[in-house]
Amino acid sequence: MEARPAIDDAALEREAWSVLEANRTGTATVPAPGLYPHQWNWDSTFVALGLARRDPRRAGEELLSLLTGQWGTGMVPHIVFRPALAESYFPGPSVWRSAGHPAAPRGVPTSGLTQPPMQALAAWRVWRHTRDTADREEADALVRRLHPMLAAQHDYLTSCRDLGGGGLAAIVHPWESGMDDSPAWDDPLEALAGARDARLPGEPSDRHPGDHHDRYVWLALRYRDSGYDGAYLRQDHPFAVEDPMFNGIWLASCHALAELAPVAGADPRPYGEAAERIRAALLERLWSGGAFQARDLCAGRLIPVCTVGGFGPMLDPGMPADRVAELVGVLESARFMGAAGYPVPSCEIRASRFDRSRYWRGPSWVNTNWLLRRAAALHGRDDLARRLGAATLRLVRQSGFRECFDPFDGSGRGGRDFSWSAALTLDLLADSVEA
Ligand code: 2M8
Repeated sequence: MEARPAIDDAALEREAWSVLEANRTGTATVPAPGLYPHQWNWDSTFVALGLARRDPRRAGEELLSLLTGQWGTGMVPHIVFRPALAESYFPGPSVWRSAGHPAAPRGVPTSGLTQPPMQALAAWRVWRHTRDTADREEADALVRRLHPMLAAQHDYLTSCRDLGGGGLAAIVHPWESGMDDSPAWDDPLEALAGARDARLPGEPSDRHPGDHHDRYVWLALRYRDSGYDGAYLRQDHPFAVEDPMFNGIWLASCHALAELAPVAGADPRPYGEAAERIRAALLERLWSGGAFQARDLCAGRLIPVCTVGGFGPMLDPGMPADRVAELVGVLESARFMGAAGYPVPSCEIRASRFDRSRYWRGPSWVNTNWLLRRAAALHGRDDLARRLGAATLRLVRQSGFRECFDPFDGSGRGGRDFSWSAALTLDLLADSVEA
């Protein structure tokens, strides 16, 4: 890799800060102007991860602000709406109708779904980068506030989302994965009987042309009409998938809650035990042929497509070394990094459903690259971590803070001035390799 003069990095850094400033709305950061004008769950959390050592106070505020949307069940919603812009995104509050639900927070309209539970990992990172500084007291106080909320979130996943009974959390909608259009969801979506013409008045028909958007809406409405009911999810909901990325992130967050527990005066053991259980379940239920695949609980089978989500369990520092070696083999092969000029593609390049330009079906993303870089560093794969960091910086230097990128030529796709691309770039610029 060609060395870059420091002046380039200074300019890139200034640009990243100005994107984050422009996308800031008080205590929250929206993903991108226009396109996504509300607060999204894992977007905000990536912003917090990216700012953990650059601006820990803002990172903490971002997490607290997201958690104002937490439901009484412990569920952390995937969108917290800005009431003033309510219907500027579809589906907005009038579709989700959280205001009428007894478990939803009063006066904070939200969606009824969740996203990967990464908040504990971000809280841990904020705390870790602050604990040896003058801000230590503030960081400890933040942990004392956050820990009970995050413990409730984890309890929700254990008690309401283990729909397969094997110790993993199921997503009940593709939006919950964060990787909405991934080819991994094609089969379960195509199997939905009766999900036709679910567009509603006012819904844009061209946001994701040619995809399963009508089915997404149909699924969301079914869940809403059940009253976001746990028994309905167990008995009748037609989409339930155990996703390795969602569960790998959950596992990493369990380790984080265990480490933070003493600061909050809580017992760390339940979180350590939960991490062990999730790891065992991942290996037993989702490992197949040298990789992790998602499990379709409705069809009772693994989904035979390898996506970037399959590397999520590497975020667990306790993942056995032989499994990590196999995963790294797949990641570095021509199926993923080996044949893409700008890794990591969101789907295996050789899969028939790979598409270099369609959202989550092929493009490379800064957030997943950042997670994989962290996973590589956790397992002592410093060279891989460095290559992932350098490739990610190459993407944003070439094309700006785009939502995602063509994995072959690095050209930008989707939204511009995208918050997580900017925040995680700041982290990459600050650092050589750090787990
Ligand atoms: C995308 O998802 C939203 C629905 O939540 C959409 O397509 O409208 C995904 O890329 C998701 O990962 C992300 O959190 C969200 C906002 O950036 O956009």
